[in-house]
Order: sequence, then structure tokens, then C-alpha cells
Amino acid sequence: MSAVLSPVSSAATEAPPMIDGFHLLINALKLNGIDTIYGLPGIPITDLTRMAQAEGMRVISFRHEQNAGNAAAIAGFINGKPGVCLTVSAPGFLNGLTALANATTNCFPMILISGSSEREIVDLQQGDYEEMDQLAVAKPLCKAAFRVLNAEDIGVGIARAIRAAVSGRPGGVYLDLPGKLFAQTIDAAAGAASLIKVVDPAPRQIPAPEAIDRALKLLKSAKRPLILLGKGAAYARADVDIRTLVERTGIPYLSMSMAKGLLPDTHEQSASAARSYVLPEADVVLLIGARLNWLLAHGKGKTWGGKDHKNWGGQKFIQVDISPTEMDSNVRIDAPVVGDIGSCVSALLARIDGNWSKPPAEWLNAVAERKNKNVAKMAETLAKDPKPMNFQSALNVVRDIVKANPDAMLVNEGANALDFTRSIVDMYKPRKRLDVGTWGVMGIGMGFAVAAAVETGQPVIAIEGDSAFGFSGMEVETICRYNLPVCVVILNNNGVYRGTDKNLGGGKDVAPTVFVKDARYEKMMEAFGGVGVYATTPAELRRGMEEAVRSRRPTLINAIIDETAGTESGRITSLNPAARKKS
Ligand code: ADP
Ligand code: TPW
Repeated sequence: MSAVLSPVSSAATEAPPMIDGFHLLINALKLNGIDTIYGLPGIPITDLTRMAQAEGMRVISFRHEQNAGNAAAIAGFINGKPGVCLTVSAPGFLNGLTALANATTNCFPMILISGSSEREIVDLQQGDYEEMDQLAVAKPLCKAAFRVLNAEDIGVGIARAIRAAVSGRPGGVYLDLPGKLFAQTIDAAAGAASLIKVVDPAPRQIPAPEAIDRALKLLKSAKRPLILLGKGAAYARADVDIRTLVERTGIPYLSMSMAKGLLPDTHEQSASAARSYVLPEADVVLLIGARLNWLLAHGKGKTWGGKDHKNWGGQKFIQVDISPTEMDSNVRIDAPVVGDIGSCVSALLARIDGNWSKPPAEWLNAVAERKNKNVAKMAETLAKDPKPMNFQSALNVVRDIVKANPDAMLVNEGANALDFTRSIVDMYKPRKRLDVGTWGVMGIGMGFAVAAAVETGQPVIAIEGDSAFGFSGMEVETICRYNLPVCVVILNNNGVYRGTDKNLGGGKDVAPTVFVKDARYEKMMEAFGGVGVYATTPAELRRGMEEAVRSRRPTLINAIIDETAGTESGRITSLNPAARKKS
């Protein structure tokens, strides 16, 4: 390894010290405050992982690149600076690409760095080891893609990748580094001078004063106003101003899934328990960092009081977003406020003082009435103790544990496991809930859990459907290897959605949605030295979770749920294109 010391010293006494591509890359990342790499070693980046560790970086090595990629993406969301994933060429790169595309879709800043094979051979398609034109493949799936061919350009390459990932609407960036680059050496002083410490990587974008005027005029005219907070609002870290805006205006608000906890879900202005009432009834809706995509029924249809899915309910929208082209993407936006959320909310607040008139009592009372009724109904359901457990009785335990540990990070995926957790488990602090996001993608679980633990040092609770867990389950070894305080709870109902489907052909194979009955997932954690718990009652689940959070030991609780519990696709059954829609 002596040839790769930093900077590379020349045997000749008079020759100037040199530095190689490996170290230029490591130094460029460190210079920009990137101290952790999520990845998986192999040609041509194995030495890079070793050297990064030797140079004091944290290198978290995974069992599959998709999970490393998901870890990097959510580290980006948690920190507001790009998370880095490092993979080998072609297949490793492709394994990381799903996470990069998902990061872009969710507006998480991430950089996927992949080693690649010899350009001369790849471009002539002469069949190199792991040959692929990775840059071309990555381009349509990310926000920006760059390739660095010369060691003196590594500094610029990293600077461009960082800026592209975090400025404007955040997203995923691909950086292609051909194997030959790493061993290139240049003069160490010139190398150091070539690195760039990015100044102000995500510049503020101040909204136009007339946009603020327009928005406030519309908001003041509202009889039944509503605020909708999305994960962009959580990402923006304008927590205090957003809370002040909500409280000073007195407007009821809804949090999208990953915005839960931006204000505590128990806040009296939270209208989450009256969601299906407030969406169609509101007359003016202020969207902050939330897109009117499928998760909000595109701003129209029955959800919003429209006659059918094409019909708009008549609401007027104010939309605060950094992306100007988001405006009017689904329905008319009457008052676009384009800028970064911090600047936009503070500009709005500057004009909202103690004299702002609260919404009409009639509206607030109607919302409160619906909310109280639904909260009481939910309390009744949660108090039940069916045997076997169902989603609600299991999640009642999780709800208590999260309440007692509001700093814990919550990771969540599945269908019913996702929907029930989102509605039952209250969040108390911003950026604590990490989930399947805009795509509803399965497989984020263990990657997110690893990064949540590594980046925050807080206990992590991962609530997983049994199918969802399977997409990244092998990373329990990673969790044990780094001894991370992760408690995985599998809500196990023996299949995708549930475990009761029958083979319609009558053959010996089980139905496509059905898994092995009574699978002992907890033994997977035990196999690597962690704690496994088999829980058939809420009391066993509670004991297991309390002990996991207390001990901070890697724990997997296999919580056995009634296999008939749940519905097909959870709450989005209606999206199944089928003659066979189930309830
Ligand atoms: P959700 O799924 O929670 O509804 P989305 O991912 O659909 O949220 O929307 C997030 C929005 O937030 C995106 O349109 C994105 O452009 C925007 N956004 C992200 N960060 C910022 C920021 N700092 N300032 C303004 N808008 C932002
Ligand atoms: C990458 C389709 C959505 S939800 C789900 C699948 C396979 C699993 C549901 O079962 P689970 O949860 O996890 O046991 P529960 O509580 O309902 O029993 N592939 C990808 N993403 C998605 N979304 C799917 C498939 C899907």
C-alpha cells in the first residue's frame, strides 16, 4: 500500500511530492464536509474504500448497492447535504441506480459515484470487464450526470456534483469515475490547489414581493383556509418559522407523510384526523413543499370535492416551492410563490402580525368536531385486544414507544404496515419519519435505518411489512456489524398485503402474494449476533421494543399479525387496474 500514501512520495530525492486520484477524491469530499460514504467495494473502487477509511472517513459497507444508495439518499434528506453512495461498475452501478432515481423523485440530495471500466474499450464496445456506458444510462434518471477523466478535474467534478444535488430542487447526481482516474498522479501542490470548497451550495432564492402580496391577499379572503405541509417543508429546516406561520394564522393544517412531526401531530391545529373533511371543504389551500401529485389526487376529483377524477373541486391554491415549473402542473395555481421555503415563509410572516384575523369560527368548529369524532373512534379501535394481533393493536404499542422516545427515528414501509403506521403513530419532531416517499417504493427499509442510525446516533425503529422487509433484509448483517441501535419490527401477516390468497389455477404453488407461513424472521437477526424476538401479543411486542430502545442492541421483532388483516395495496386499492378490486 506504500504506493498510495497521501501525498504519493517519489523515490527520487528531488522530485516534488505527488498525489493520486484516490486521494484527490477523498480530499475533495472531506473539504466539503462529506465524511461518510455508503457503498460496496470491488473493482475499481476497493482501494478507495480502504483509503477513505484510512483518511478518517466513515465507510459503511453494505450487502447490496441499492441499500447503500437508499442510505445515501436519506442521509441527504436528514442533513440537507448530499449523501454519497459508492459502487463498482455496471451491475453495482445499476443496483445503485434505483436509489438514485428514487432520490431524484423525492427531491433528496445524493451523489452516486461509480467506478467504470476503460473508456476506450467501452466506447468501442469491445467487451471490457463490467462494460457499460454508465453515464448515458444514468442521465435520464437523475438531476445531473458528470464524468471526470483527469485527476486535475476531480475538484471541479465534486463541486459540480454537490451544487447540482443541493441547489434549487434537490435531487440525485451521478458521477462517473473511470478506473484509470484513481491511479493518475499529479503534483501534490497543484492537486491541492485544484480542489474547490463549495461556497453557499444551496443559495437562498428570495420570492418576488408581488408574489407575497398575491398570496396574502388570497389567504386573507379565505373562509375555509387550509395549510398543507410536504416533505419539502421538512427538508427546508424552517421549522420555527413554519410553526409560527401556522400558529399566527390559526389555519388548520395537514402534514404529508414525511412532514409529520414538523409540528407535533398532537398540535391542536392539526387536521390530520379530519383529512377527508378538510380537503373537499377548504376554499383556499396553502401548499408548502408539497406537490399536487397522486398522493394529493392531483388536486382534483372526489378527494377535493370534484364531481369525478377529472373535475376540480373549486379550491384556490397558493403554492410555495423552489421549482417554478411545479406551478400549474396539475391544477391552476392562483398564487405561485417561487423561492426557497425558508425565505418564502419568512417573507409571508413579515406581513402576518398579531392582527391577522383567525379563520371563521364556523370553519374551525366544523374541523374540530370531525377531528374529535375520528380521534375518539380511533381510541376505541386502539383499545381493542384481538387475538391474533391486528395492525391497530400492534401499532398502539409502537405509538406509545415513539411517544416516550420522540427523538427516535422512525422508518416505515409496506402497504397496510405503512398506512396504519402513518395514521396511528404520532410524530413529535421534524425529520424523524422516513418512508417510501413519492413512489411508494419497497426496499428503502434497512438502508434508511442504517443511515438514520449513523447520521443521528438516535435509536431507530423500523416498522416493516413482511414483504417490504424482504427487499433489504440481508442488511440486518450490516446493522449487526456496525452495532447500530436499530429495532426492526416486522408486522408479519404471511404475505404481500396479507397471507390468505389462493392459487386461482388450483395447482400446488401458493398464490403469488403468499409467503411461507409462520416464517421466523427474528432468527435472521440472531444469526448475526443481534436480538431476535417472537411476539404474538402486544405485551410481548412492548417488552421487546422497550428493551431494544433501552439496550440500543440490534433487534428484530417478528410481530405476528392476523393473516387476514389488511387490504390489497393498503389504502390505494383503487389504483389496481383490475376487474378484481378488493376492499
Ligand atoms: P410530499 O410527498 O411530502 O407531498 P413532495 O416531494 O411531493 O412532498 O414535494 C416536495 C416539494 O418541495 C418539491 O416540489 C420540491 O421542489 C420542494 N422543495 C424541496 N426543498 C425545497 C426548499 N428548500 N424550498 C422550496 N421548495 C423545496
Ligand atoms: C420496488 C409493490 C407495494 S406494497 C408491497 C409491494 C410488493 C408489499 C406489501 O406487503 P407487506 O405489507 O410489506 O407485507 P402489508 O402490511 O400490506 O402486509 N416493488 C417495489 N415497490 C413496490 N411498491 C412494489 C413492488 C408493493
